[in-house]
Amino acid sequence: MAVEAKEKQGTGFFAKLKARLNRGKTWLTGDLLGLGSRPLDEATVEELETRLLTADVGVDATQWLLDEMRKANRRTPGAPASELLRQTALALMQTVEAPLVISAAHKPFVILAIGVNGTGKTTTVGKLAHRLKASGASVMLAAADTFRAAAVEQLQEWGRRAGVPVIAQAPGADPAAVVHDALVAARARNIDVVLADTAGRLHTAAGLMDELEKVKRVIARFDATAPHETLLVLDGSQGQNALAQALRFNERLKVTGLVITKLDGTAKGGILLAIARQLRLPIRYVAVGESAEDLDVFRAEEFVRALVGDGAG
Ligand SMILES: Nc1nc2c(ncn2[C@@H]2O[C@H](COP(=O)(O)OP(=O)(O)O)[C@@H](O)[C@H]2O)c(=O)[nH]1
Ligand SMILES: [Mg+2]
Repeated sequence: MAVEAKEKQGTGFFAKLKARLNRGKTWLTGDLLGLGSRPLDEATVEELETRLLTADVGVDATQWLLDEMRKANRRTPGAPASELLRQTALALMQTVEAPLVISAAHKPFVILAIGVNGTGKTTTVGKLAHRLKASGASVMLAAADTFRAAAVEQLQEWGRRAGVPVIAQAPGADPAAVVHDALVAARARNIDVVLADTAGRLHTAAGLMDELEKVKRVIARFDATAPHETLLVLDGSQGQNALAQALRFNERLKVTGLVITKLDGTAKGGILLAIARQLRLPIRYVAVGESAEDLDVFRAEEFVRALVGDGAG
């Protein structure tokens, strides 16, 4: 049975997402409340366009959304603009709703967390360790950010709190060797899931990609089907910059899933629409804070309701 299926559905998460996303004042339900019952006339389209662009949706996804809304409007003339937007955004976000399934067929199931410095990789790995352990899986962490001693200590602290072992070496060790150690230990101890944390900054960006490719090669040598998930962690408050990072990482490392963090800060949330439209990669998880319960599976319906309201007002 898939581990994820046993995870509890976090019903309290929607309330947190709604309250914290864009600090509770979304660009639609806030000062555009009056849009509610307006039809999609050209003035409304123009206002929406500005609104979408300021919300980090980006030029490409904004044009696509407005085109789709116009088409929907021709099918159901006079429909409220807010409802057209809700439906169109939902259809888009459903294309990237694909929760990570941790298959018991792969043992250990190997998850490699990557991303630039400070996006929340270590925190996400720690949160996932909690979550997977709570679902009954045995978990091991690999401290492959060997760049700074503090990074190893930060992961060890998450490991202690979650009650899962952390495999680490001295600062400066070869990240690929740390991951290899962890895989060997995990196999010996019959561990279900290995989560590998990695560095986000090296002397040059090219060096980082080379290093991560090497980690991937070492994992694949251990198990040709691994890593089973290459999870790119993006900081939602970085807007279009997060999208640029994603394109760069995906080009070199074939990302299989995304985590969008920090949706509780200044993030406007619209970046998820841009990501869905331009990357078309599954959004596995979203995070709205620093503690373990602040991470949950991405659910399109919930996200769109938090972002543009549920049509009730
Ligand atoms: N507000 C908020 N802070 C977060 C979230 N995820 C991570 N952080 C914080 O962002 C900072 C960088 O996180 P870290 O996991 O060390 O990033 P890394 O460099 O990618 O490993 C830390 O202070 C985290 O506590 C989140 O969802 N919301
Ligand atoms: Mg880190």
